[in-house]
Amino acid sequence: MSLIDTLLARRPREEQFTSRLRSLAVTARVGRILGILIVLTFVTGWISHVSQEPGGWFFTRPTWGYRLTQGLHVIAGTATVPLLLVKLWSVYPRLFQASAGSPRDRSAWSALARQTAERLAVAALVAATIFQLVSGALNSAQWYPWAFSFRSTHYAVAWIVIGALALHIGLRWGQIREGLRDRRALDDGPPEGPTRRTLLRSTWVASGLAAVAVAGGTISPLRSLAVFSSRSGTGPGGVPINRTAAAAGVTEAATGSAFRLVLAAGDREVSLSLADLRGLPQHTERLPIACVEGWSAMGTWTGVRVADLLSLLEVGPSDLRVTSLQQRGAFSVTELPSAFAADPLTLLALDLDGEALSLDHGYPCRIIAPNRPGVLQTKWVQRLEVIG
Ligand SMILES: Nc1nc2c(c(=O)[nH]1)N[C@H]1C(S)=C(S)[C@@H](COP(=O)(O)O)O[C@H]1N2
Ligand SMILES: [Mo]
Repeated sequence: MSLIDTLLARRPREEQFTSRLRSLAVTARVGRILGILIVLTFVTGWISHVSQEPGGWFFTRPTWGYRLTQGLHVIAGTATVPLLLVKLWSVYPRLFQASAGSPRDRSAWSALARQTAERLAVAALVAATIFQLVSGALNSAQWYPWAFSFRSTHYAVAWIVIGALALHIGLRWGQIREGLRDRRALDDGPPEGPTRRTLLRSTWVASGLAAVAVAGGTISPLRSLAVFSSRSGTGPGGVPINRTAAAAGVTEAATGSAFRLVLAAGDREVSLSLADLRGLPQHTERLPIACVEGWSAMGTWTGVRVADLLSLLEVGPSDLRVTSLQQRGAFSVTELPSAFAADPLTLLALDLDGEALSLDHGYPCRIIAPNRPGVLQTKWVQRLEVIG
């Protein structure tokens, strides 16, 4: 016997996994909730993706829309982890299932092909789902041990997950229904030990705890429980600081008395000092910062309406390019579509909670707009330019 034959002969067999906690009734019930949460993360993730595309999203209401959808995205994603682990545990003996036939036996080819296709679909689903959970968690932790773009990759793999999930549900529909109908199987279990019902309840509790441990980043009464949340501490004005001025390479000097905000439309330019900005009509709005990482916080912002700045340039609603004093990095130049630029709630904020912005919150001025991802609430703004 060759080494390969020996290893194959010694590999585990499906029948050797005898835990009576495993059951189609358990797998189907965990799978149902897992499937619902995956669809929820897909839909909310899609909203987040298009919201970050230049010109991809036009809805400025509700003001808390992105806060809700991105909060749900991260909470639902986190809650899937225990469900995924239990579901994989409940089915993994199938990895060692005998193959549906020998490739040498022509009459077995169609069964073998189906089994292989199913296994590939499940492999794609599991691998893509794990990739999403790991990459999402690392993004929230702002740790990028990879060279690819997080957003485009996380988005592309989301389509693999949703496609493989649809295929999986289609192929397993009969078994799913059978498992869900079977209630009596839940009272069964090992002779001594928990029943399958207890296993299910523990799974829901674990999933709920995971959700609560991250939800405090968005739902302030849960803040003290938010051990998994990336930014649950608060900063000036009750708003956490994401990237500090030092980390963004923005210095006190750049924001000193020589600071001028430049408004530009074609070759016309208007240059405003901080005193000029304070001399314009001031408005106060309560708007959240809602980060893609899943944390969010409400702030009371005071400043000049971006629409008023556009009227200084004598232009109507326009798309704007927003340039930060920050020299490098993906967020140093962003686009503000005309729907947001024209909205009376969109401010070039000078104050947070009645006090001048701290340097870390974007002093001398920052964008704050309703229903926008935090990444586009550009800090340390130095130039607003009409682009269309
Ligand atoms: N210039 C600049 N603006 C920026 C960022 C940045 O890195 N550079 N980070 C963005 C991100 S990801 C978020 S969530 C918010 C956070 O704002 P805060 O630090 O005031 O809470 O600022 C946004 N504005
Ligand atoms: Mo963010």
